Amino acid sequence: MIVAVVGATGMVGEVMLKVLAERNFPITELLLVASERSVGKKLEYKGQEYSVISLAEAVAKKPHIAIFSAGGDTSLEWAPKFAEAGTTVVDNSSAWRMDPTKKLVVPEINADVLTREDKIIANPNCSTIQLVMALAPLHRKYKMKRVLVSTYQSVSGTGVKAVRQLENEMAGIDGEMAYPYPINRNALPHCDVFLENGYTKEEMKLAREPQKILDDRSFSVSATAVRIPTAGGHSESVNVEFENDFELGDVRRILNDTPGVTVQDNPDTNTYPMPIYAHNKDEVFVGRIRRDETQRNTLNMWIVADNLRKGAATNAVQIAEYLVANKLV
Ligand code: A2P
Ligand code: 11C
Repeated sequence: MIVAVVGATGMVGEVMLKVLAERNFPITELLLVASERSVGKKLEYKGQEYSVISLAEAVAKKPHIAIFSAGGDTSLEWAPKFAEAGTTVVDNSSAWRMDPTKKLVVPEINADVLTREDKIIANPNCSTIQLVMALAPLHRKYKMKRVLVSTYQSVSGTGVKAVRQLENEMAGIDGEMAYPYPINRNALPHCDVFLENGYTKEEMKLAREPQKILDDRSFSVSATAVRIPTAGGHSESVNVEFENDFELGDVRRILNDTPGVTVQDNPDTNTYPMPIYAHNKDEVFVGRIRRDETQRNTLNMWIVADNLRKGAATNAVQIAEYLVANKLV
């Protein structure tokens, strides 16, 4: 396979290379792509040095697969050019997710929708992926009616500039700001840009993407997305109302039996998911599983995952693996 990683110099790109190497993805030629300003820069993959090339050079090489993580504008402009050259693009930006002609895929849930004709495949938003990983098996069994989610999102979701802002603030250094306010010792109810309806774009991704992934509009999701000064992963407080009643033991069993999900839930030993433990892991961790005692058929839980891994790079690489395994590229 000729594989291009677009945005290879970025935060997600770096994790993408790590995940591709760890999983021994079948690569015959690797193309590392970034903006013009990085062309010629050296990056390492499996101990070998590679020079960063431009998007135009990469298209000319007609890769089988291109995994994009270089922002929405780059995807909008360049994914169709790769697709035209015969490349299958797995795109990590928000550019194509809600396009009705593009599939939005979490492999454990809906990889079976993919065909050879899908030339641009969208990777969902990080906070969506970890949410649906836990919701999908419960929805299948108990049928969701309404989900309320509040997120506690890591600065790594914003990118290098935000990680640097937090580090500078912690060290007492004045520097460039990624956010309109300090993030250290703070919480910003503001992830991505504000929209006309008063919600942020991140909140609307959480509201819309799960319906598309589960191919079901019979449930609703309402979200508040908050940025907090963590670096290891995103956390989510989730309240789910189901049509049907459940036993907590069954909920735990179902989640435990779900590939890619790990239950960490024991109040006696203070066991619950946390970003510092989810960091660098591919699983989605679920804990604090308890009944909402104020309402029928309603569950509370706490979901944590590394937003750069399962929330971005790992999910994209899993899509690519599925394409290869099923001879769709
Ligand atoms: P570059 O390093 O050359 O700017 P992050 O989200 O961590 O900031 O990373 C964004 C990634 O997207 C980087 O690899 C960046 O490359 C790449 N990128 C940004 N703009 C473009 C562009 N116009 N064309 C190609 N790659 C881009
Ligand atoms: C965040 N979810 O943590 C974002 C980062 O739509 O892919 C990724 C933005 C996106 O703010």
